[in-house]
Amino acid sequence: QNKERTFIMVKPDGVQRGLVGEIMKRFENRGYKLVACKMCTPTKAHLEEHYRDLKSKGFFAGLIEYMSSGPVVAMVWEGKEAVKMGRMMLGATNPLQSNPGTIRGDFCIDVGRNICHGSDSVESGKRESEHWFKDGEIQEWSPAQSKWVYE
Ligand code: DAT
Ligand code: MG
Repeated sequence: QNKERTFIMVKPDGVQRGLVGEIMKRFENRGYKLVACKMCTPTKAHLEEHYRDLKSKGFFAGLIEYMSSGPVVAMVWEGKEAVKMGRMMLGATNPLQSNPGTIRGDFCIDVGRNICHGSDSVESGKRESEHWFKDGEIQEWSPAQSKWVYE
């Protein structure tokens, strides 16, 4: 119960712009539980697997270049409907179509610099979490506030 996992990643532009804390704060404040977190500079091969469904797109090479250009902050957040709510909190892929109040709608403009990634389905949440984190890197823990977040 309430164990759904989504993979959220602050992209290199989000890190450069000092938005790591802001993004994490939104998930924490909402009541989601952080179960994994690390900073790393991903290899192109790792990103090509992460974005494998987009291989045929014209922007793929540029996307891999940008995403491998510097450190990212990779995270797994857990909780009720974490995937769907994560996407809602992120806003639309194109920030110009993201509502104010969303992460992309509040902090960015161009689709190729949209500062944050979030899994788009429960299945990709699981696949991406396992792609970025080994078993022992994902924590099982019970926040003291759980019974005040969930009824
Ligand atoms: P999302 O990140 O919202 O899940 P996606 O999976 O379709 O969107 O694409 C992954 C990333 O690729 C996206 O965050 C930014 C980039 N991208 C998507 N569409 C693009 C486009 N038309 N031009 C340039 N970059 C694009
Ligand atoms: Mg996607």
